[in-house]
This record gives sequence, structure tokens and C-alpha cells, in this order.
Amino acid sequence: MKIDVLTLFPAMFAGPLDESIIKRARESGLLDLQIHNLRDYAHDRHRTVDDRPFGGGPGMLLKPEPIFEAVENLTSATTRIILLSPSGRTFNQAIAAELAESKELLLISGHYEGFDERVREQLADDELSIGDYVLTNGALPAMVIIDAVTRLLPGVLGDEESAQEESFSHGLLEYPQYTRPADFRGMKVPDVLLSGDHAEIARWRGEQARLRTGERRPDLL
Ligand code: JF5
Repeated sequence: MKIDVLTLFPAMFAGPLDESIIKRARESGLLDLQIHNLRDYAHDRHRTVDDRPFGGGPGMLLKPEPIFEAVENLTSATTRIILLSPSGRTFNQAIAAELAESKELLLISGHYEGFDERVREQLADDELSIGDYVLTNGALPAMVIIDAVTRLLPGVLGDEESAQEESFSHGLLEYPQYTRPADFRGMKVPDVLLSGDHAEIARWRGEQARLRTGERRPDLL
């Protein structure tokens, strides 16, 4: 998969995507990730990327011209163009799985008060939020989406990690888990997990997962 990112803060992307599984995906060629500075597509003396909203009001908007030029330079007919902002539909695992089917993504990171509406109408295929809170810009949301999508690409996770994924994909929160020691400072591992009765362990885990989900995320039941 090819993922291009358009951002005013390219330096924010150094680090998080150069570690662990995403690093391996990039090195093996499963992910071709390129970060582009929106300011490189602004050609006036001050390389202006923002302007005041018509009709007045607080804050600044991203100007359409640099974004249109960047999109014209960075996309093909098959690129899925996605804006990141709090006004988007909320990103989730189902959307990650859907995006993982794409050949090319262009993620456009919002900033200030957001985008000129013509960017939305003419360029964007989708607009995504990563949750109901406000960030200073869309770089972190872009990295969240890149991470969630990349780990779903065929070949990115090792066998061990993929098997883990299957057991977690039952739509509930995970049951409590323990490793050694069986008694840590007087805090004991539940007896059932030491019993060797695998049917009873499976029943206990299912019950715990349902209880925990009901407590913390009743919306998932
Ligand atoms: C942004 C205008 C984009 O704050 C966010 C965000 C929160 N959840 N998902 C995305 O993006 C940055 C801020 C203001 C456009």
C-alpha cells in the first residue's frame, strides 16, 4: 500500500512510524509511506497556507490553492483522499479494515479552524475523526490511522501476532490475564487459571469478557 500524508508539521512524523511493526512494514516494502509539507505547495512570498473566513469569525482556514495543487501532484485515479478533522465520521476498526483494501491513500491533516468547504466538496472522498476531542492539528490522527491500517495489511503481522488478533476479534473487551508469578506480593492469580481445566477456563474468560464489557463499554453489547 502507498500512503501519502499532507501536513504542516512533517517533523511530527519522525519517530512513531520508524519503530517496531510499522518500521518492518516499510522496510519490507509492504508500506510505502511519504510525508509531504503542505507549505511546499504555497508559492507566494510568505508561502501562505491559511486565510481568514469570509463572513468573519474566529481563527483561520486552510486555503484551497495549496491543497488542490498538492492533490493534483500526489494522487492517481485510484487514490482515496481522506481529510482528518473533528468533523469527520469517527474512525473505528471496521473503517481501518475498509481502508486496508485501498491501493493508495492520501491523508490530509487539518489545522486551525479547518478546511475551506471546496476542499471537502471537490477533493475529499472521506473525512475522519479519531474521537470527540480537539487536537492542535491532524498529524496524530493521521499516525493513528496509518498504524491501525498498516497492521491489517497482509504479511505485516507475524504468525504469532495474527493468531493473537483472531482471538481478540470477538467484539468484546479482553478478559483479565496473568503471567508468573502465581502469587505476586499476596495478589493471587484466580485458581481456575491454574486448574488445567481448559473448558472451565474458556467459560470463565467468556464470562469475564462479558462482565467487563457491560461495565466499561455497554455500547458494544
Ligand atoms: C484538527 C481543524 C483538524 O483535532 C483533530 C481531531 C480530533 N479527532 N480527530 C481529529 O484534528 C485536528 C483541528 C482543527 C481540523
